[in-house]
Amino acid sequence: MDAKYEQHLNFLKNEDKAVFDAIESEKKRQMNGLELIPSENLVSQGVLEALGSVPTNKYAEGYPGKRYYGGNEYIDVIENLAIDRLKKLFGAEHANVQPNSGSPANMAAYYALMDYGNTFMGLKLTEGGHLTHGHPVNFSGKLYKCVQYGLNKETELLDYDAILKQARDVKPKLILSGYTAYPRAIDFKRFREICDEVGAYCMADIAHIAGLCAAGVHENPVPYFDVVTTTTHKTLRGPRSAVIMCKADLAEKIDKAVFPGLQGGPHEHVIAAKAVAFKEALEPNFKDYARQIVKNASAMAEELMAQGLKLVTNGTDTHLMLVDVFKSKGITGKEAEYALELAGIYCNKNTIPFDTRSPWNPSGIRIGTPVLTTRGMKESEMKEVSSFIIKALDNSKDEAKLAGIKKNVEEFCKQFPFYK
Ligand code: DSN
Repeated sequence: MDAKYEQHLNFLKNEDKAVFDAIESEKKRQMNGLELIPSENLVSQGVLEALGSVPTNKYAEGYPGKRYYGGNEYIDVIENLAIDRLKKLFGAEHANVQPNSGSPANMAAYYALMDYGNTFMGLKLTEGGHLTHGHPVNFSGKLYKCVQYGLNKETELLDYDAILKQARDVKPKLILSGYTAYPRAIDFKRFREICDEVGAYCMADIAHIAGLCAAGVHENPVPYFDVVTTTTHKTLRGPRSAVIMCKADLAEKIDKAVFPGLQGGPHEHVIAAKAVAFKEALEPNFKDYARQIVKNASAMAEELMAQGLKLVTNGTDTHLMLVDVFKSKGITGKEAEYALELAGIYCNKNTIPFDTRSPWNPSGIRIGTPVLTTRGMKESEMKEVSSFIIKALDNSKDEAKLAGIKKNVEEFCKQFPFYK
């Protein structure tokens, strides 16, 4: 099988060897290893080309048709393409494509909808939330009063009745759903009902599952939530960036929060790359891709559990899994991450719900299938990948054995080339 895409670095190759070598080495690492970090993906030729293009030179503060700089005729075309495609993809009434990344997107949404000191609810980081979902060390926990909700201790699942009860007590201005380490489907309709009952803004951060929502593989909250943020580089398979979608009546507030509230000149080359990615996600084969991500995750979960690993909630409905390596293998998440890396398998250490260990050295690892699926792997390959994982965890202290597994992983990966 031939590689599909090529990264063009002909100039750098001769003119800046230091940077060229580092980028090339990173490409080799990506191609020779198994990338299981569920928030990563591999972008297409079109996205790569747009990212390396001349709109990076342009200042365009403002919005299409209303800029604070001259010369934005074609920049407006680019930004309008991104906006229109995104609205179509998710059925959004309004879209802002300028947020530079996930945290600024969430910051802008809070800034638009709340005053400092207002109360909101989000899931605890240690149970699957994100720093920007109200953690005390983050702006979201410092500027706002965040009352965090948790998972049910028995089921490790969201407990919607408990969230409603908490919301009745707390009377939050906003309730946030959408998570970074929750392996099961989210009942967004239930969140809408809870928000309606307590009079809160209904917001979701769908960064992890955006591609699944766009493809109809996971419930898409955009048409009936007040505000939805997402990064664009995870299951959505676009450039490293973010967007905000909202109801029409909140459009002005959201736009003003992004600019001039928080950001300056938008990164129009990245917006061009987002437009390219949204076109790709509107193609019928993106639905097949999203479905395959979930099938692969489900196949990997079954195989890992059959081989003795304990998975949080005993499985997954999405692209990701949380493995309790401490319970399964007596090693910490940090040790597991390191051992897997030595074997050419990349994941991240992660707390599991109600972890008794620290986030720096937790009980779990978080793994997922977006990258493997982009490379063309299917359910049968998930069995082989699972065997590599188990072997590496079983030999976590034996560097020679891990180096041997790495060679086998490299050989296996050659069947699934992506970048030349
Ligand atoms: N850092 C991202 C992740 O890995 O899930 C969340 O933004």
